[in-house]
Amino acid sequence: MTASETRPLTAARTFPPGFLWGTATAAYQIEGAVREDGRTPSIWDTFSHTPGKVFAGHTGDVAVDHYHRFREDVRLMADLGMGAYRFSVSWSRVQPTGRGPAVQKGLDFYRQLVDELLAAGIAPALTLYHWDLPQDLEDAGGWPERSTAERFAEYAGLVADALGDRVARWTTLNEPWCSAFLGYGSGVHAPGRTDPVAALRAAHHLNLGHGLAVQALRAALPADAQLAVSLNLHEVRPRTASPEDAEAARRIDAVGNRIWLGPMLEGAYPQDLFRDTARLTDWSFVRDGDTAAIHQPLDLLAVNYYTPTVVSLVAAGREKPQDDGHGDSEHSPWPGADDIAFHRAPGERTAMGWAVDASALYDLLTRTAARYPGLPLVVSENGAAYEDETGPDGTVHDPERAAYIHAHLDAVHRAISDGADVRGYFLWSLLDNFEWAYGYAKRFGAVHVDYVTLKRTPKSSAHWYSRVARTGQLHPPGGA
Ligand code: IFM
Repeated sequence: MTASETRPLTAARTFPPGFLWGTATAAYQIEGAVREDGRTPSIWDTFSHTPGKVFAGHTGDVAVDHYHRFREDVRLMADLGMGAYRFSVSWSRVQPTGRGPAVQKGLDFYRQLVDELLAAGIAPALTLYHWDLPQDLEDAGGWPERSTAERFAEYAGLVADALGDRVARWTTLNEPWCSAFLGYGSGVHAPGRTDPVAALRAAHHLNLGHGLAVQALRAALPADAQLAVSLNLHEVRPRTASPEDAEAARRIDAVGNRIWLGPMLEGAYPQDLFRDTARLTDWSFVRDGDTAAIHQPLDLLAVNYYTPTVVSLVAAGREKPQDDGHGDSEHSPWPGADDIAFHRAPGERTAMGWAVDASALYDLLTRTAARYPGLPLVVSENGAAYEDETGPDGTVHDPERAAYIHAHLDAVHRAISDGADVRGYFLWSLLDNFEWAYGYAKRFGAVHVDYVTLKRTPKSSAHWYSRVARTGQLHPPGGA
């Protein structure tokens, strides 16, 4: 037991000075305005308009109309005392075909957003890619093709040239695991392909795109710019203490975590990943020099965490639970892992059906910090969907969300007390928004959005989180 585990849960926790408190969003989930100012379709426009792909046929056409309401949204953040805002740039808004010069109006939108944030004292943290590949690039082969990595680096350079004078925090990719394995493996995300080899090729070219983009960013940005990647690292737990389940956990750790951490932070793919997937591919798409190109110094590692991943090895002939929490598909998002079963941890669940387990965030942060000493961490996403209800007086009381955030912030604080260098926390999400294949059915926002009027109403959890952010002190939410 560590010293931090013996602390009473009710005691106040003080976060280190300078700890960054923020909220996060992504372009396709909030912007809308999909046909304005030269923007062309991304793979998510195509996917959401394909019947049967997204719950109830929902699309991001309007989303929460942030494109037109960004000033109001920045005011909301300022009123809530947020110190930082993580948002993503829509590639098809600034470089519609994924090639050639940038579109001025697209860049202007992000310039105005950033200026508004800076004027409100909110630090912008920009993510270049949160899943919305220009459709033209998918038509040319998408992430399974090497050229997409090269296009991504060019796009990174264009955005850096335009915004590098005002944005200090840059993230290349958000959750490349989802882009590769939900997009090209299980097909529950755009572009909806179901080919495990394409998914592994996509993973490599996302890694390569990251490395080439970091090089382009370093060339274009001031020397003190902070560069990161956001990974949804899986806290993998074997279901039992058996050696078989330990082996299942090793394999999921390889294809879920070390497939990114290896090349990005250690300069090599894990050999066990090659062995585990040898029946699918010989990885000859990895060319000489690629891992060196991917292995670029980073200033921060950004971690997204929601729930642990519980696995077991399935005995031959036994029926296999398929519930990994990543949507329904007869195709697995885990290449080479057909004999591994996924289980939902027991206990409390969110509206996504995801188990609430803050101890896994503590484990993830402390283990990652120990493996990469000297590399600061940031929690770039954490949060929960619940069935929020608006009261007769128009308020939204969401004690479950406040309790979820409290437990996870307590885990972050405990990790810091035990030596992890965690520099900030971004709540997912600022606003209720388009939750990918679930459409608008799942609400993650600190701020409620009425999808008819688009009126924004901070939930009780937002008011509670605001007090935490303003004071840097974590108290239990109590009557929030
Ligand atoms: O909404 C998503 C976000 O886009 C990426 N990380 C997980 C969130 C909740 O599912």
